[in-house]
Amino acid sequence: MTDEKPKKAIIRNDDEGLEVDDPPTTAAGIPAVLATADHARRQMGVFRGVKTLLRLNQAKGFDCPGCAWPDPAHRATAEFCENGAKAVADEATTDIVDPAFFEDHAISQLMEKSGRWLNAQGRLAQPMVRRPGADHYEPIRWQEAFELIADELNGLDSPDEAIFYTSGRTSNEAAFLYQLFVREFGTNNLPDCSNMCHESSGVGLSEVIGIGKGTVSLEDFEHTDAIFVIGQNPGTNHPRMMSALQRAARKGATIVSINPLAETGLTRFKNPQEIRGWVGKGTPLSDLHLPVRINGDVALLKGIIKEILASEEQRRGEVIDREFIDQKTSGFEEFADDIRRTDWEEITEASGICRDQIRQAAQIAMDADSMICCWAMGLTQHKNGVANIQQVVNLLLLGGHFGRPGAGACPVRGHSNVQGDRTMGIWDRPTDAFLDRLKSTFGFEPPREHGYDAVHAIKAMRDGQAKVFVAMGGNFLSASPDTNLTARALENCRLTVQISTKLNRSHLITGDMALILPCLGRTEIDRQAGGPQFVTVENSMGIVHPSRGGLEPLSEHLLSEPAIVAGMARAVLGDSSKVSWEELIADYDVIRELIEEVIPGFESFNIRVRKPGGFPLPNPVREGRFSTDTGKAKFTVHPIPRHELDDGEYLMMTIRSHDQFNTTVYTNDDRYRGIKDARRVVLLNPDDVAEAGLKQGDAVDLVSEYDGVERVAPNFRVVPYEMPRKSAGTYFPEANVLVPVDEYAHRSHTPASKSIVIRLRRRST
Ligand SMILES: Nc1nc2c(c(=O)[nH]1)N[C@H]1C(S)=C(S)[C@@H](COP(=O)(O)OP(=O)(O)OC[C@H]3O[C@@H](n4cnc5c(=O)[nH]c(N)nc54)[C@H](O)[C@@H]3O)O[C@H]1N2
Ligand SMILES: Nc1nc2c(c(=O)[nH]1)N[C@H]1C(S)=C(S)[C@@H](COP(=O)(O)OP(=O)(O)OC[C@H]3O[C@@H](n4cnc5c(=O)[nH]c(N)nc54)[C@H](O)[C@@H]3O)O[C@H]1N2
Ligand SMILES: [Mo]
Repeated sequence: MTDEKPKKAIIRNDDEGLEVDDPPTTAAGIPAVLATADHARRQMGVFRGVKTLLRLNQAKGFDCPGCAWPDPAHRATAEFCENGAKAVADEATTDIVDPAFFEDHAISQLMEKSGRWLNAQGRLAQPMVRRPGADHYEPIRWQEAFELIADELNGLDSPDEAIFYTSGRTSNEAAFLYQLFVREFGTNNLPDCSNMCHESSGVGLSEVIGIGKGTVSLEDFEHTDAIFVIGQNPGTNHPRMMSALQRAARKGATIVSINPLAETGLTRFKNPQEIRGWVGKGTPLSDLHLPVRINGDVALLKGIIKEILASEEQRRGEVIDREFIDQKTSGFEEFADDIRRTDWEEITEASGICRDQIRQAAQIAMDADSMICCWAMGLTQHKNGVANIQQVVNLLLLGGHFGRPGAGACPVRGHSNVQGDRTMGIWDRPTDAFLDRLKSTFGFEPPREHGYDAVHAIKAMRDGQAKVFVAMGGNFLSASPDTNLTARALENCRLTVQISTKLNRSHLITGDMALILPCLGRTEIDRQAGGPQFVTVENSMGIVHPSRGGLEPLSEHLLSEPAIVAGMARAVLGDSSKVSWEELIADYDVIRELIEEVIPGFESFNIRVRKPGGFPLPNPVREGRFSTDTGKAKFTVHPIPRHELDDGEYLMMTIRSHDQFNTTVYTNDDRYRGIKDARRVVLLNPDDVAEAGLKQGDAVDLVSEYDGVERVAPNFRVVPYEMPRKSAGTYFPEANVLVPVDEYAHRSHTPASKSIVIRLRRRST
């Protein structure tokens, strides 16, 4: 059976050629500075560009809309990276998408354009509506748009027929109001991008250490002996983390990278914030690179742990932290037994790493008095994503690496406020304690039944159980798994609403009726009745701080995200609402007072957030306490996942290029991997390429088959690349069409976007 063919190609590309060079040996340095300057100038012009970039990540400026890496206490004048600057330039562009644009371009014509082209048209400038059957968006007044949403939402049989998605750029204030509105309306259907991202980290960590967040601060990087970077590409996705790694390396820390690819930033790095970093050879960063097989991490970590336990047997009491294990953890014996029983052949076979290299990594861990493990999507986006995280925790627990300086777990978050959004209650599975506090603060009865996460939201829309879809930011169509199915799900809705800054495919694949509600971005001044407002965000290390835009809004029709939520809430809930929405919007300090009442850790929010650098949220693990059900951290046992690959089958990971931010593609190049002007490419081990009788540039279709359903991503070109055998690498979102909606992680429900079995089908040209 073949998956129903989409009526129109869902994802379009506009790459013109394919050139492949050797990947550069250093990251950042002069090319990064030039790339920054070039992007900023093209998008913003010289004056606006310099003015904007100088406010980026400064105490009185705005938070970078790029990643969630924290800011150092002593900030450089230029406290940003190449990719942060690109994200800013992309938002602060002076081009606009106005009603005339939509008059000129039918939706069916826009469907033919690439995602890159859509994004490059500029900022959405005015609310627009697509009426049923229409092929054009037309302008609509804000009030009319809110009333239209109210009609649809209030016409539903149950509030649970509506879904409210959030992408992680949304500020704390907007997120808090959004979940408040949604819960007063009556549902917990609050999926977010985190479901597709670090959900496995949140679930995994909560179960074994009692908090779903990381346990290190930026300062810990200055006091650590070893840093393991697992399944993460910081040179591209968290470039400012490179400075922290570089400082740690200079102070003698050993850095181990565990990744199927030898990602450029980790091999050598030139810090563009230092003059001497612009020239010269750069600092070698990773001392040991382990090219693990895709999804071979549990096996590899078990191998490292097995070596450590073997040494402990020879030198009892000297290798692992017995005192910590006895006092603060449970499950050690069972865990150690399982490791002893796991045989080396299985470990080396499943991880693809030889015993000698495993021994080296184990030695680094054993030599380290304090150690940090960092990770990102390479661990979370697998069926055993939760197990991956808990296996990392096992390694850290052995050495007692919690609750002391220079040590801990560091899930490196993606979107700049994805962590804050969850803290604010954007969650399909809220705790009763949180709902009780909402109830006592506002006096309405919040819904108790858990809602849909991202994959279950798709299924509910597909099955007609959900009929209205509202997105606070993001690009749900392109970010979700199973693109064709997600398209059908969205098209099944009566109304889809996108609160957005830039045009993307989610504006083209819609319900019967669709709204585009354009909002202010991070870079812009947010003026309300009470004067200019700032918002707050929480970074990857739990620090809450303000973000204040400085640019004049690009269009007079833009509203802030909080104002849009308030507009919807007033129209939908009417006079019966327990919340005085207008008052909240006039002065965001009032929103913050309510956050303080509902969410623990925000005491004196308005005062503390105005102090330089903001304030940290409480983190019991940092203080040596594990708030699990037993009060102890837990060792856990996890089987090594098996992927039986037939001849011609490969395990595929979908990854980011150097020139994209999630579904926003800036150019078709991937400079750090030496790939130019091509995104529909499949990276394969050179021996696999030869064995398949293929060569660089050959055109193939990628095929995945699950439960008898064949999914096809047509017309990819082959790129031989240094990586483990039987692995394949493609870019997100081009390959999302191959990820079945039902392939997701146990317990966290994160789509398994990094372990999809594919075959290649040669195209006859
Ligand atoms: N410039 C830029 N910055 C970004 C983003 C962006 O798109 N562009 N996105 C933001 C977001 S939302 C996020 S979540 C983060 C994402 O940051 P990353 O997690 O670094 O992003 P990915 O490209 O998905 O890469 C994952 C890395 O994991 C490796 N990998 C894949 N499978 C495995 C595996 O099985 N085991 C191991 N050990 N490694 C594996 C890949 O080779 C790759 O290096 O970045 C954030 N920052
Ligand atoms: N196959 C595969 N799929 C993946 C991943 C993968 O690695 N592989 N990664 C997953 C991950 S980690 C994530 S986080 C998700 C990302 O999923 P999303 O967060 O849904 O996607 P983005 O591409 O970040 O969303 C970009 C859009 O957000 C809007 N936007 C930008 N800034 C703002 C703002 O300030 N306010 C508002 N309201 N809108 C704004 C713009 O219109 C822009 O087009 O994708 C996931 N999907
Ligand atoms: Mo993410």
